[in-house]
Amino acid sequence: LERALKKIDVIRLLLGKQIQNLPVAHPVQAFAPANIALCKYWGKRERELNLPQTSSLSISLGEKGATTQLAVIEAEADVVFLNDVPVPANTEFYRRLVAFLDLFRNKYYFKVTISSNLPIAAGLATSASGFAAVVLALNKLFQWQVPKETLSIFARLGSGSAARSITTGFVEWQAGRLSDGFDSYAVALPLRWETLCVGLLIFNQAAKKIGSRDAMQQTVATSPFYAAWPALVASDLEQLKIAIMDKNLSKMGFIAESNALAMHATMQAARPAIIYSEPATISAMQQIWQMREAGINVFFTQDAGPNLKLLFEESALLDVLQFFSKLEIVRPFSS
Ligand code: 2P0
Repeated sequence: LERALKKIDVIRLLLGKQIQNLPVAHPVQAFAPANIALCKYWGKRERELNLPQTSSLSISLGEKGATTQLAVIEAEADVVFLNDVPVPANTEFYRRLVAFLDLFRNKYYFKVTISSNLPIAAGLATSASGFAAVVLALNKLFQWQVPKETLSIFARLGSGSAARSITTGFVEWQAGRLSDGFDSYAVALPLRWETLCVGLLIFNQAAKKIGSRDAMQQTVATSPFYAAWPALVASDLEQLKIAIMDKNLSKMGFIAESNALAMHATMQAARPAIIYSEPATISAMQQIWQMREAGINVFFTQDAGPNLKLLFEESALLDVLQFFSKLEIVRPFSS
């Protein structure tokens, strides 16, 4: 068996001589949007490089996401701020970020300032948009002349779903087949959908009991239903792309909702079971189904937490707000 590539090997191969580039002297700043998967990524074929079992497809949240500032500092360690609060060096967040930065530098230390304009509790604020914004900032700092696909691969090395936050709009992360992951990156769908709205329905701000990294591994290893997941994703993905290109909200919403429920069913059959839903989650689902029966075209999707993300068009906004008055509204194509 050939030895699996390490992250650092992937970066060296893709950057070639550029890895020795000196950082620019001034601070740099970059923004990356959060993204919500309409066809989910759940399960890896390789854990070191975050190579997925299947492709996935997401919608980026426009101006909602993370901004990262990077500056080289004279110090003995990195200094990290998250939403203006210093991040202690003994936290998991600090360790993961520093380990990621280590892959791209030799001897510099950074001041890293990450700020998110989404509630961190929405379960989408830090991981995907954060790592993507760090990669985009590194790209400015070292002035790499690399294609977007390479930046998507680098973001994937930080967190799988971050691969999809390098670009905007509808984004497909192609699973790829290669063991080095050089064909596993995100590609934008050539389409704008101006009237599309995403609503963030937040019930619970508490940290999740099990992180998605461990949860997906436990699902792959123990769920008797996981074997059915790759074929379902292949079919959902194909239908979803057609629905999106047709701007057919009913079709797109139904596939996204069904795909999310199937992902959660797969987890629920893991041993021990993984259940992210709370009573409020189920109540809201039932509310949404009642709204659909009453003619309001709204659908939901759910990630690794109790909160729901709603999908609807501008024309349904007032109706949706009548039922969910505290909804945070995002227009992915507003700018
Ligand atoms: C997604 N999620 O497609 C799925 C749906 C959560 C539910 O990608 O281990 O933080 O860093 O690759 O990307 C969350 O998992 O996991 C995720 P890693 P990640 O958005």
